[in-house]
Amino acid sequence: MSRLIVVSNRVPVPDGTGAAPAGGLAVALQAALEERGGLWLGWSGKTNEEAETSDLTVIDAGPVTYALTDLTANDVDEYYFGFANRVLWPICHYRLDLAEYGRKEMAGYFRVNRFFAERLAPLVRPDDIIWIHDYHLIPLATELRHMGLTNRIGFFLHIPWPPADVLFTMPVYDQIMRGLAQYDLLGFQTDHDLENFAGCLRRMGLGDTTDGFQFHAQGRSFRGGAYGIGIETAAFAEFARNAEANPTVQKTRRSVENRDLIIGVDRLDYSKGLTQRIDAFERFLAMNPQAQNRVTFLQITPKSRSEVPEYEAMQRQVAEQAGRVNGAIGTVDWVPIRYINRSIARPVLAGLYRIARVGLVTPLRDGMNLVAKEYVAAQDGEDPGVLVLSRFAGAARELNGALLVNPYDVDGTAHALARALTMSREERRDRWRQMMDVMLTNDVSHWCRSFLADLTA
Ligand code: ADQ
Repeated sequence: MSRLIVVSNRVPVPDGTGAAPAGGLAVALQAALEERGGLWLGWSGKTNEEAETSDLTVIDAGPVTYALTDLTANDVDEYYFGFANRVLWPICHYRLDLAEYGRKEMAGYFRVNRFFAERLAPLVRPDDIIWIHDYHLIPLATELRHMGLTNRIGFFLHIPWPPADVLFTMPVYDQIMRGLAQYDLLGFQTDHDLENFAGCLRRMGLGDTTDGFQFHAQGRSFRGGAYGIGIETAAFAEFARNAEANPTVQKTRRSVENRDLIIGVDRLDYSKGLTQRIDAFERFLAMNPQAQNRVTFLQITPKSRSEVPEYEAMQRQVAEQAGRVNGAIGTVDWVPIRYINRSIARPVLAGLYRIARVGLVTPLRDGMNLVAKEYVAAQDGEDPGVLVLSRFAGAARELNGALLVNPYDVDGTAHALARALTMSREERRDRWRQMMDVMLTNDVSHWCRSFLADLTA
């Protein structure tokens, strides 16, 4: 079996040095490399003005070697905050209004990708297969090809891919699309993202596809596919069963008294639809006065990317909104919204999912959304809670048993909440079973195996 090389912006080194970022990528890939052995390269998360000449930090962990590079503060500003998170992230989440174009940042993005390629190339053996992850590293294959590498290189995009008219608002869309065409396999979360990519290629006159999967562009052929990412379904379910006994979970259950718990868990990000969600909860309480003092909405939201101005503004906005609703609707013995800005240990999180009657997952746009899947896996199959899920999350393509909502439609989400909280046990069980069966088949190892099988085929 060929060795596997994984490249991603951040690398979750297993010894736990530095807090792991609250992101799905780390959670999903942990198991993949151990099976084949190989190398995982990425940014150390540290800045260093001598980054260009300093050695990689290499950590040997049995079959897997982790190689971390520092970046200069300027690199991080331009590549990570500037272009990846202020151009690609908003554009891929259909937020043209939030994209901030700067020539410096665009140049920095391509420069840092070249730098990653320079660090990686000497470590690659001829028969290694390379799997590059996410929007930070789109031009990496182009750079590796320029250096003469002929290895099979795959790319998986964890976030959505937008339609042509959205993508074309980005000044360097041409270079980005040409960069994608240098891979051997392009993986998207859903068939819709794949179709959008094909549409972009066609509209640009850059290439085309014969059957939706086989592409031709720039004189090369490559494949594309939808590989919806999963979680370790069975393990997470087991984990959640045990987590019921966790003291913090027990304490939380007591503290909500006999009220129904609605849970939301998201990084603080404008793509997650938090303000619309709080509006919907408020509307639900207004439309169902009998539910007042009978429900508690727990929203767990660790801060992320606070250095990006749009995120900083949002932190204030969501906190103020939760405070306003609590002030207006709460009573001396009832706080309707518990809004928490911190990461929660996984056993506690799993236990909280399990005791919640409703999982409220309403992103405005999301590649997949692993929280939706974790919520379902954590339920007690005999008496499961209900998943209320945005139709604009990739997870909605798979989780047919959820109550699907349009998160922009506040009334609609409020109605779905009411329906979820009064749903019969039989219907809840049927819906849960349907989702669980899909998730047990399409778990994270299935995701990994199918991508790698297609990459090596
Ligand atoms: P994210 O946007 O980070 O991931 P998501 O898929 O929901 O979103 O994954 C978040 C992960 O972080 C989950 O595993 C969740 O449990 C964890 N998490 C969130 N809040 C937490 C908290 N307070 N405490 C502890 N853990 C917390 C990106 C894309 C998604 C895609 C994933 C994987 O944006 O669309 O599903 O990558 O491909």
